[in-house]
Amino acid sequence: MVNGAQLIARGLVSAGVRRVFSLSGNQVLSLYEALDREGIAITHTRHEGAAVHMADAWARLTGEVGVCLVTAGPGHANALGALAMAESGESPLVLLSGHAPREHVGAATALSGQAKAGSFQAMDQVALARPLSRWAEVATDAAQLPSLLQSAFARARCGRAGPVSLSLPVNVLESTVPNEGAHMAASTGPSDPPLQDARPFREIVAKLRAAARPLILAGPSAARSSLHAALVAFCTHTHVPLLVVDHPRGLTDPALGRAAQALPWADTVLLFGKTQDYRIGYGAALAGGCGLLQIDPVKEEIGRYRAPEIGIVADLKAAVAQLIEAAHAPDAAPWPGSDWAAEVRELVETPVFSASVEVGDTSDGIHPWRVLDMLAQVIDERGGREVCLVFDGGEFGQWARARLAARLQREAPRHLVNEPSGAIGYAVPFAIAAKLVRPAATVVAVAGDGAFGFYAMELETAARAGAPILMVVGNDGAWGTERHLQRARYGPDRAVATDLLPARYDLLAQALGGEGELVTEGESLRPAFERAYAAVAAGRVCLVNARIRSVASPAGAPP
Ligand SMILES: Cc1ncc(C[n+]2csc(CCOP(=O)(O)OP(=O)(O)O)c2C)c(N)n1
Repeated sequence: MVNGAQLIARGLVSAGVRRVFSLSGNQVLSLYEALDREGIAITHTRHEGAAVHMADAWARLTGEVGVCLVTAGPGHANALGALAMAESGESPLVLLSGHAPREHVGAATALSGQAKAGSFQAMDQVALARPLSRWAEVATDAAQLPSLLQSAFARARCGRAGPVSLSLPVNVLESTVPNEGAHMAASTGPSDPPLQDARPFREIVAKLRAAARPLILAGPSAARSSLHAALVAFCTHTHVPLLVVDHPRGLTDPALGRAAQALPWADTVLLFGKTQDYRIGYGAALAGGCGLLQIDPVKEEIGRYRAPEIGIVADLKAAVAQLIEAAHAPDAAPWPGSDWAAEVRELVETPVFSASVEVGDTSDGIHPWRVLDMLAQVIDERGGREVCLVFDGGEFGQWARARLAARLQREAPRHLVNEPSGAIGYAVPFAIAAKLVRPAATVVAVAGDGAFGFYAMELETAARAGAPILMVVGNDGAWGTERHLQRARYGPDRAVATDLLPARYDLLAQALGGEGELVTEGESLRPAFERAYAAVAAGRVCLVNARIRSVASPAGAPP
């Protein structure tokens, strides 16, 4: 006989899962036992949201499905905000949640589950997760678990990738079924994309070739290593400029320089897995006469706001292979090298901020540019073979993207950002997962003091899990982005409820098992970053708490 928890653990093993991110709870202890016995590592966190963020970053960096495990009811509810971010980041992950006993499946409502069902931590978990995930189900029988798990993995990857939620009632996990029925077939290998007619791809390639100013705008999946390399190869061959739009500020992401200026000039735009969202004015930001082409894994996305001349529903990896084949067809005319490609490149490489502007210290703190300039210098000098950067939202994060733009353009798949969700607060858990994926890399996370605070306790997780990360906090004692908006909209003295204390996050890091540096003047930046680098290289988590002045980032406010 085998119990439900063992079935799940074995299924994960056969799916190639090596690590899950989790926070414990009564309803999932049987799974802890089974995972450990199957040799699956459990990285355990201080908040369920952090476990989801870690699985999300793991998926983005490895190309595998990330797996996280939380307890029933409040544990599941705590996970949901982070699930929304994975959803918008197109990150394939499986959220496994404990659940009240199966008798109470369906009896609980989201708001008054305990009252209605009468059992501990009962909630309608499927109803809660469904709008934030690609698929949400609850098991009612241990024998179903293998096929449910298989469906979960398949749904997380198919079409536009994203998170799925599988709730596991405590007594389903603990009930037993005969061993013979327990064959796990949770294959997670990507299924072969269906063969597709090559003609529309050839037509798209012909349109791009005939255009004077073609442009490809790619969605978040194109920033991942597997797809990115192929897309870059296509664009290098064809001289069609590629802009990967993976930031909530879209083409005004400071890492893309002045790229936004190119958009109205483009006469043919291919949206490659890029939705017609606010970042391109729902299609209206393209010139009126611009020929629109679209390739997307989801049918409903084709022509959502603006009808394309050619629209193809396709798996993006298969699609890029088709595009490459069409571009290399033996009878194809050579691709015209174009000045336009050079013009777009120049715009992308034009910094959004000139360091010739006064960035000296004032009594309000160090200019954020100066902090990040020194960080960039130290990374260049000491970075080592591989550097992985995590950018949180908020102004300090945008300043960092502006200063580190060249590196970001060069090595897109190695660096992580929140993508269209615009959520802040993920820097520490993302960095921890990055370090676990790439132990040899130097992992540097950058966040404002507000965003850092969301998962500050995860520094303890980093120290405990052996994930020495360098956390750089731009401490302006404020929720800066919002405070700048308040002042601009309502008057210079109308900053309401957006202040924070200039807290000693460096001491917090020390208290949580790491090291900390407080920097209050520009002159101290270099030695502080050098000490921090040395600490991280020696296996210690380190936080640099830089007192900065509150300056709006060069890209301006988000929408
Ligand atoms: C989850 C979430 N909560 C709130 C916001 C709104 N928001 C965006 S930026 C920001 C302030 C960020 O402040 P901080 O992290 O200190 O960075 P700063 O702008 O000061 O550099 C807030 C509250 C958000 N985007 N996401």
